[in-house]
Order: sequence, then C-alpha cells, then structure tokens
Amino acid sequence: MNHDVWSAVSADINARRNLNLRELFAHDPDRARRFTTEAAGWTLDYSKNLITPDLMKSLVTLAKASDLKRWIDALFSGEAINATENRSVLHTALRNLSTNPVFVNGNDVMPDIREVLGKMAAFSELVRKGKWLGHTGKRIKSIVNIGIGGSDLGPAMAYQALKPYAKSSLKLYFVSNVDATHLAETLKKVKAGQTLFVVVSKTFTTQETMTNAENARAWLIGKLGREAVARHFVAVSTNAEAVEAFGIDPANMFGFWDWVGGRYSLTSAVGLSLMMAIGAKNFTKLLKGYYKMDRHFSTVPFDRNLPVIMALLGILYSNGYGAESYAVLPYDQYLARFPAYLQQLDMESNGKSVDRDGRRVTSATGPIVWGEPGTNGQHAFYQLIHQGTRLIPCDFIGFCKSHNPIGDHHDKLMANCFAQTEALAFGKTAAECRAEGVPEELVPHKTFEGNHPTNTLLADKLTPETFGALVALYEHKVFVQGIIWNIFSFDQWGVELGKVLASKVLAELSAKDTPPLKHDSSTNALITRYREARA
Ligand code: G6Q
Repeated sequence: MNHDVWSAVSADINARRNLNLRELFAHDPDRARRFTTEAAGWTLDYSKNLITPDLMKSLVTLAKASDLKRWIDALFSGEAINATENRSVLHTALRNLSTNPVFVNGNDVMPDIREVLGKMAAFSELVRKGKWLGHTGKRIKSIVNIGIGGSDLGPAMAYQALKPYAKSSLKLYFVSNVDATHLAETLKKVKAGQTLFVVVSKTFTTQETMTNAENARAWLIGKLGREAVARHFVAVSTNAEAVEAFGIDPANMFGFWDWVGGRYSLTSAVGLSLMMAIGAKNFTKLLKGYYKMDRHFSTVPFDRNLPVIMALLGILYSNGYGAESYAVLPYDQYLARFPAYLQQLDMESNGKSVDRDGRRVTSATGPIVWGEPGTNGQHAFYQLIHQGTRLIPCDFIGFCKSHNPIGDHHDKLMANCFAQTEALAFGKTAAECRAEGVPEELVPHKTFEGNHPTNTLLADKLTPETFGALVALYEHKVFVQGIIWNIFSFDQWGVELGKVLASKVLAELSAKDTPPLKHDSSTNALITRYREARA
C-alpha cells in the first residue's frame, strides 16, 4: 500500500470515526441517491456505509496513487502481471465479445478462444440433443464433473445459480474431494451407460482429481469394459499429453491456456459442464454479463465504478477499522454456493503477507469471506453481526423478481433483506426500547447500536447475464484490492507446502513396514495412531 497516501486517507478515516448512519441519513435526504450507482443490470446502494462524499474522494485517491488505471489496462491487455509465475492474466479475454484482438507475446489469443468456445458449443449440443451416445447406444443423462478448486467451484456454483436455465433431463454432479465418499455417493446416483465424466484439470496432475478420475474410470470399465472409456470421458485441460496418457482421445479434450487462473476460469472450457446444462446460447448470455461488467470496470471513472467502490469500502473497513472479515449474504437460494466460491476467489487471491517487492506487508490484506443465503443466516449468525463485538461489513444481494413466484414468498424474502440492512444501519436506541415499555433490566439487551455497514446489490432477476456480471464484479473488486495492497493476486504459493508434505505422509501411512518417522512429535504420533488403527 502507498504509505504516504494511506497515511492521509487513514487520517481522514480517523477524523470521521464518529460517523453515525442515523445522523448521516437525517442530514442528507439525498444520501441514498448520492451513494447509489449502476452497471450491467446491477444497482449498488452503498449509502449505508460509514462514509461521506469527502471520505469517498479520499479513498479514491488511494486507487489513483496505486496507479490503478494503468494496472487495469495491463490486466486487459495481457501484460504478464502474474509476475511470480511469469504469466498474463487474461480471464477478461475469455469473454471479450468485441472484435478487438488481445495479444499475448505478440499473438492474438481471440481466434483460439473462439475456436474452443465453438467446439464446446458443438459438443454441448450433441449431448443435449441426445446425439452423443454412450458406449451401449444410450443417450447421456448424467454428467459428472471431476475437478477441484478452480476446476470445480466455479462450474458447481454456477450450475446451482443457473438451475432455472438448465435442461432438466440432464443432471450435473460435481466430484472434487479426494474423500472416496464424494465419488462413491455420486456413482450411486448415476448409470454407467448414460454418464459422461468431464475431467477438469488445468495441469492434469492434481492428486485429488486424478485419483477421482482413475477410480471413476475403473468403475466404468468394471461396468462396461475398457472400450467404453472413449465415449464416457472427456477432458478439459492444458496438458494434452497427460490427457492422452489417461486414455482420453485428444479430440475430446477442450483446451485452455496458462494465462487463465483456476479461480478465474469459469468462462473458459472449465465451464463445459455448465454449458451442457444451460446450452450454448445461455452460456453466451453469461459471457455478455461478464463482458458488460468488464467494460464498466475498464472505462467508468472510479467514483462511479462498482468494483472500485466495493474494493475501497472493503479497504476502509479492513485497514481503517480493523475488520477481519466480511459477509456475503445472497437473498436467493440459487446463489447458495456463491459465498463458498468467493472464499476461493478472494482468499486465495489476496491471502498474501508479502508485497510485490518481496517485503513483509505492513497493513492487513485479504479479509476472511463467509456467508450463507438469507434468510437462513438470520436465524443463525446474524445475532453476532447485530449485537456482537466485531465489525462485520456485509454485502446483501437480491433480485426483484423470483424464478419461483409462489404466493408471497418473494416479498417476504426481500422484505427481510431490506429490513436487515435497515436494522443494521439504524439499530434501536435505549430510548426507543423504553418507549415501547421494555422493562429497564432488559433495555441493554434489547438495544441495537446499529451503525453496521452494508452494501446492497439488487438486480431485476437472476439471469445468466446478471449472474455473469455479478461474478465479474467480485473478480475485479478483488483485483483492485490486490493492486492497492501491492500484492500479487494471481498466484497461490500458499497451497504448495501442504501438498508436498502430504505426499511424504502418504508414503508413511501406506508403507508396509513401520517407517522411521522424522516429523515433530505431534505429527509422528498421529501417523502412528492411524497406522495402529488400520493394522
Ligand atoms: C485456483 C488454483 C487451484 C486450482 C486447483 C485445481 O486458482 O489454481 O484451486 O484450480 O488446484 O488445479 P488443476 O485444474 O490443475 O487440477
């Protein structure tokens, strides 16, 4: 973070420590309009934040001092900004619906992107129309996506989000965990002759994915014989050699590129299972939503730019108020997995403690992300948000229209959404409690301090387009924060050490003879205890 500018911004924040949302709204009848902005079908109302127009201006200086505009251009133009892996970061090219070329090392990547999208669309249509038949001549009814992390969370979350657009005769399943239960329970639900396995792995070496894929293949061979593999397995990968070695015809491999990060890969071939479910047309609408938000992000001034505003508000609370987490609260059951998806997007990107020069950072970086769909969360953890001792900024996400307009469910759902932001902002004073006749000894317990900051994101309806724009909004928000914190958001070295140690431990768990254990006393004891129980 630029320390000189942050010192000034931080002084501005401290000078406004006593901001009170009741007073701010009372003194400015125009506040909601002033702090509402729109893009790509989304309205962001950020008026219930601890901000004034001056403070927002001050926060914007932080973005400018971080050279954000130049970084946005670098992102979109394919500069190798993933410096620790020496790679471009071009998820925006995947949904570039313009005719503009995008260059990586002098080569326009757009023709390849369009070719793969075309191949995905053709294959998806074959499967959807029942023209891609299984080994025994039956049409495909179940698709099992085998992948993990970025090769799972995106399509799994999006499939759930876009269920109303999915073909009902085609069921998608997602197997990610190396825990055999995940695979076993999924295989119980599908019939070998009507199942297509989509093995999604950028590297095609990931332990969990390869273990699941190998055992899924063994299951299929057990049911239908070895020749069946070709009709029942396809791959999404950058590693053609490993795909072929696994036994998948390279013609049935859908490629992507090293400049697509796992957690940013939903709109690459990683979205193949999703495309089979919702169809190529809806997938294009999804791309359109992403593209609209990309355009907004890369062209609109910072003070009206949704991802930039949300990023700055996050920095206000993380760095200005010491908030450790933020909650994402979708008032839509279809978005139930969205918080889990954002956990990876945000925490893997910005969970860093070393800056771009390799020095220890001196201010907090990525927050803890968590959340559950409303209204369930209201009956569980909202108590802490309302009356606990921690500051938890929240994003409320909702839609004006439901896909399931049954009775008054939707009005009730959204009434709760709006009411929660009102309650969090304005609370209830002791005087109000007393005026209601609350017994004196209960007044402290029934008082709500309020002043809890929230954003509200509202769109007309959850569609492929608004959904794509929503995901892009958070992608860019995370990017902006990474730039301001001066960290690298596109690597994930923090996941490596555990992987390496696990392979050592694996050998010790499965060794026939008692292995000499050279770990610490705790790890040694755990391994010994496990081996004894398994003996
Ligand atoms: C995401 C990460 C990580 C990755 C998985 C799966 O940004 O890179 O979650 O997606 O480890 O990797 P493979 O696709 O190579 O199996």
